[in-house]
Amino acid sequence: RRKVPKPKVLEGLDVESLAKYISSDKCKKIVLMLGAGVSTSAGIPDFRSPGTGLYANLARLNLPFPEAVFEINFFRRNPVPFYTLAKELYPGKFRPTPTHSFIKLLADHSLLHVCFTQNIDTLERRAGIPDDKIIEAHGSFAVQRCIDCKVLYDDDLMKEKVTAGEVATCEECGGYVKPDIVFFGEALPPQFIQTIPQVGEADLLIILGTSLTVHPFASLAEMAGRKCPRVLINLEGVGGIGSRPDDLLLLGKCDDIVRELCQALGWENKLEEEWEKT
Ligand code: CNA
Repeated sequence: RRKVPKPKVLEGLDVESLAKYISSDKCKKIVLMLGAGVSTSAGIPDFRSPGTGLYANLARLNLPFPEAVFEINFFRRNPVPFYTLAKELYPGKFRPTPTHSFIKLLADHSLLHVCFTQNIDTLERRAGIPDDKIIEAHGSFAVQRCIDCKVLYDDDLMKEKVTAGEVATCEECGGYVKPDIVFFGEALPPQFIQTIPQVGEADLLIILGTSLTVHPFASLAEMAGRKCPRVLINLEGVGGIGSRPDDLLLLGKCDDIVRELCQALGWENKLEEEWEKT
């Protein structure tokens, strides 16, 4: 039988030990890595879940391959599939989840160091997490600009176009307008690059609802220090989490596990109150 190494920082590999660590004075800086799985309970499909994920449902858009919807070269030729998808994902339609409210509580307790998110739905901001703690690594729908001359395009006009299912074009040069969402083949925002070193300062890394397949985002998990416990809260095991002695896998739905953790922390009422506000 293979011997399972004992954790070195956590007392045990379970929710109670995690709560104890979070409540202790050893844990002051928590870094989070979020993916689409934290927003699925809000009604926003993720990419890769079989059957329900966006990639499984893009057939009707006549794409050469699913990822093409987020490829800048494809968008230049045909922006319609992206706009079709944008209409479904557009912010404003969705309410933050209990998991987002848990992150707000971490911020309220001055425990949140950085919340890195791959999500473009802006639900972190909607949940009241302070802007200066959020790094939207793949951009968001907050602003948009022409892909050719880069001139900004009006927010209200963009909303009208997306809602009407029309493609927005630049008023200056006629180029297609695209929200500042990072497509495959585009650089990540400078704030992301600048904030990477803060992962190394973390006392705890919590990874939620991501398949950890998109790089460089996924590689943040490897930048946590050796003494930093890494927690994965996800439907499935991903990205080699489990290879270090203080890696804790909590497999299941984010909201369920977060509620369990809040109970262990004595935060269950605060969580529901916070979520009610959203
Ligand atoms: P992904 O590759 O679709 O993976 C999602 C992961 O979450 C999978 O491992 C699922 O098993 C897991 N999951 C799904 N639902 C739950 C749940 N309720 N509880 C726990 N785990 C769950 O998505 P990633 O975020 O890893 O991929 C990166 C892409 C997805 C980013 O570039 C995003 O921009 C993009 N995306 C964002 C949104 C959004 O903003 N809400 C939606 C869809 C895709």
